[in-house]
Amino acid sequence: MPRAQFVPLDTYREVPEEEMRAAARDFLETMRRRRTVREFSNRPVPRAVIEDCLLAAGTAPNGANRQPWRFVVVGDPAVKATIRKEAEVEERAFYTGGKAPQEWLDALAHLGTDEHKPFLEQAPWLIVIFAESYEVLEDGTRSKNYYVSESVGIATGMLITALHHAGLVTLTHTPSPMRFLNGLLGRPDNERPFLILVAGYPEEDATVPVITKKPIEEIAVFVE
Ligand code: IYR
Repeated sequence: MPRAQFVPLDTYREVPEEEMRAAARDFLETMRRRRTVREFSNRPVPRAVIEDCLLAAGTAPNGANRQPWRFVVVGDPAVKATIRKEAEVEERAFYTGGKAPQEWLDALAHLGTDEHKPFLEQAPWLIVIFAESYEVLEDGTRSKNYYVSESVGIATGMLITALHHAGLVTLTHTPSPMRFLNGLLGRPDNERPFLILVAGYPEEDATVPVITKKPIEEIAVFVE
């Protein structure tokens, strides 16, 4: 691949320190209002909003700029119903079929999750995120992608942030195993299901568990 053309960094805007402190604090407050929600309204959300949030996610830094993600956005009620049905088969095996180790079930118990996934039908959009382990070139040969999980994880975080910023709520759902999504959505083998991001408005009487986030001393170590 030829070397890219280099141009001045004219998109960068320096923020004066006072403003920087305020911006960092304001953004923290914004992010502290984000909650994972499990009860969704069926109120529609414009496709254009989802498209802009996906474009924001697509700006994520990633390995060699391969952009190894593919977002399959499902709004079709019939497809959502099938995803729910198949996800619940896997989840039943996980929760009640003896598939999940007791230690894992114990770790989850305080959140009250179970094999029932009505949100997969209620929410207006299911964003099924696939990670492209490799690309298939025109001559059929494989071209490897790099840092795929890291790249797709970063893009997913940015997508969650973009949707929250736009006034929507999300749920990161990980039916396991997820390969059924390839068949159902007609995706090729080089795309590995990463997670399902459920997006929409919360149900009016939605509740969330009381949980805390770790303080700075527990999540960071400064070496200075
Ligand atoms: N995939 C299951 C189980 C699950 C696992 C973790 I770790 C969670 O934080 C939440 C759920 C599910 O989606 O219910």
